[in-house]
Amino acid sequence: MKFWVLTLFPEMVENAVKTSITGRAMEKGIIEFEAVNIRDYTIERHGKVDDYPYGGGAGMLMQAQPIYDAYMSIVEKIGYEPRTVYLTPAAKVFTQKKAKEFALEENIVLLCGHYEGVDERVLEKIVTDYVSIGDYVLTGGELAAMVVIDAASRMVPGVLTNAASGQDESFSGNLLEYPQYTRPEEWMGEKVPAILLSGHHANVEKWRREKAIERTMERRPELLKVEDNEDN
Ligand code: 6GU
Repeated sequence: MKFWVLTLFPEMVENAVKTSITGRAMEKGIIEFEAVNIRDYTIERHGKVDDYPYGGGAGMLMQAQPIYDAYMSIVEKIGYEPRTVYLTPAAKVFTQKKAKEFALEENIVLLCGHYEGVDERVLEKIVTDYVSIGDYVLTGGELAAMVVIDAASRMVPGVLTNAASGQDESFSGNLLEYPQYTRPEEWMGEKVPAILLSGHHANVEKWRREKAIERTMERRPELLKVEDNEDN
């Protein structure tokens, strides 16, 4: 799958994606990444991409034209209008379910806003999905785009080397992940729970499930309410 990022700071996103697991997936050709610099598409002098909001108010807005032309350069390359995500705090919060959904796309465009936002008219023309990564405000959409790319990439077959590791984890099955331990068996006087050393697979599984439930009740009790929770 290919991630296209519309941004004023292409190197910021590119440096993140080419690092670690997503970087290896790129080398293997399992995922592709291309940042499109919105500034390259301005028709105004001095690379201007923003202007004052009509009606007044604080800050500047990104103008429609450079964003639209940058987006159309992608459409022309791939031959169709792809799923296009605008990263904004004014949206539903990104979930594992969305990550899995995005991972099924052949191409996905992530539009990163800056300043106080983006002219609504271009959003209406190109955006298919509005996504926030949490209830706080970032200075721009790039960090959010990196989060979405990371979470979606690891759901693309072949990106994670261990086939099971995309499955048995926090937010699959609406439970947080159980506590885990590695060597040494005792550290600062603290022993690894004996059951994990028992070699009794069924008991280990039962213990992990109990711990996952316990932890979820303690840290994220709302996840146990099934009603608003087909989200994972
Ligand atoms: Cl997606 N963008 C920005 N600018 N701030 C955010 C966000 C996105 N999600 C949470 N805060």
